[in-house]
Amino acid sequence: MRTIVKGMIAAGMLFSTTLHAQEKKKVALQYGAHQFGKRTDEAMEHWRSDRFGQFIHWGLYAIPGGVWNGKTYNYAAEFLKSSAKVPTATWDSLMYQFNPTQFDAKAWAKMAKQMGAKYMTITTKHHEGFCLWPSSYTSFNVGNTPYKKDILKQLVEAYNAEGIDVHFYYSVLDWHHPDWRYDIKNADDSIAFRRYLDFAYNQLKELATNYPTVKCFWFDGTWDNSIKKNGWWTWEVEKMLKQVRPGVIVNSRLRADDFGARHKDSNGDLMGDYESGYERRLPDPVKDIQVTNWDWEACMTIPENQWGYHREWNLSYTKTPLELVEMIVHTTSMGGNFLLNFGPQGNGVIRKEEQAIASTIGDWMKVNSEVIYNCDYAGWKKQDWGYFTKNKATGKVYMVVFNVPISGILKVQAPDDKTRISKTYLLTNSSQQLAIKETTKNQFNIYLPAQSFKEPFVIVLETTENGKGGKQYQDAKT
Ligand code: JFZ
Repeated sequence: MRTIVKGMIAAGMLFSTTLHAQEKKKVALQYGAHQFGKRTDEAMEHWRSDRFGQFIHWGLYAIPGGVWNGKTYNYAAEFLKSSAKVPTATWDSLMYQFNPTQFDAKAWAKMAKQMGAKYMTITTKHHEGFCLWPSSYTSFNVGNTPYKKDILKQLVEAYNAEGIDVHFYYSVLDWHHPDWRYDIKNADDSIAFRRYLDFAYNQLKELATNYPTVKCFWFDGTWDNSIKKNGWWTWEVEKMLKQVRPGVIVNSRLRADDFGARHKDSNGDLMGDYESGYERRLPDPVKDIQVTNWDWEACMTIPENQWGYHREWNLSYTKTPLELVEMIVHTTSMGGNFLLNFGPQGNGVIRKEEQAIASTIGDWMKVNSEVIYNCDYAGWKKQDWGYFTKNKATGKVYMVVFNVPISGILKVQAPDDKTRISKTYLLTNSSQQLAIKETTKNQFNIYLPAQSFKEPFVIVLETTENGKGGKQYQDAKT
């Protein structure tokens, strides 16, 4: 009996695999992916060549900084309204305290420039609903605070003046707006939420129209059922933004399809222009290599999970500058962008701890940024000493070394028979070539000079593509 059942199960599995293979036919979607594979236009090439950006979370939550009525909340500071259960009217009245007299957009932009960021993503409106620009569609905006002035405009001007692109983060989820709904349970919800969607659509059109140099929209807060049931709206928004600002880039976190599938549609195709699901984690450089097939961006906090300013810097482990440098390199090596977050204080100043970290990252970038900007997945097998990146313009392959083996030997494996290494040297000293030996077919030892390295360093590999592969030694018969 048992065997028969097992046999039936096995037959059933076989049957369902065949069915599955046939089912590969795609379902028809109105609001699914509208383009397949990476975008190849100039705006997207530019986005992709940037590789390193600065994220800024700034809003009313910066004023209490994770502390409410004398109590410190460990949860993300931008969620304090929710974790301390602050009534909406009380939270919203923080706007009358918003007066960042020490805010200096130019100083922020200079800091970002020195750090090596090529773009900056600013929270125009986070979940609390407060707008950093004087929106015509709500009075809950910076224009009605004691500070009065348009924060967004100052940031766009200052960053653009430093040659840094500005991207707009926008939370669709809105704790302030009375028409926001988490789900649509009846006709009233449906009517109210439709008003909300019109409001958000108008705000986004306003942002795209009034700040013409915006290069990208970074959506958030789209995970609730209300949005999943209104996938059409996410596509309407994407279309509208691209119509108002041709070339503008939209992240995958905006989108839901006809059936509520998010990021990837019901056929498994990426919606939006790049994948934005890597949050506070990075893909595995060996197991997750499929990410090199699409554009993606990872966003990262310096503490464990604080995006907005929290008064207590040491609530959790804070990453060191070199750990962050390694993340920038790791991300570049897998063809992604890295967005590093900062949470300015309520008075408009970026805390000294974050300034110090940015400055150390910048010192490393100053010497080594050639291995980041306009670089991509190199196609070489990951090794324990660090990461490969490849410059798209020059074809140079870089070995970014984080771990020096005691042997002083770095192993590399050419990706194919054609690729030969013609020259190997340190990025900081191109006149000193490093010894290299082919040990077996397409595998090489590179010999480090006898010196100690205090920082992650770079070895340049110049390659030719007309080789015929190395010697094939006889494989053992076993
Ligand atoms: C969201 C926000 O709630 C948070 O405050 C911050 O702005 C961050 C950048 O985005 O948080 C998320 C969003 C998505 C995931 C996790 C946290 N996710 O996909 O795992």
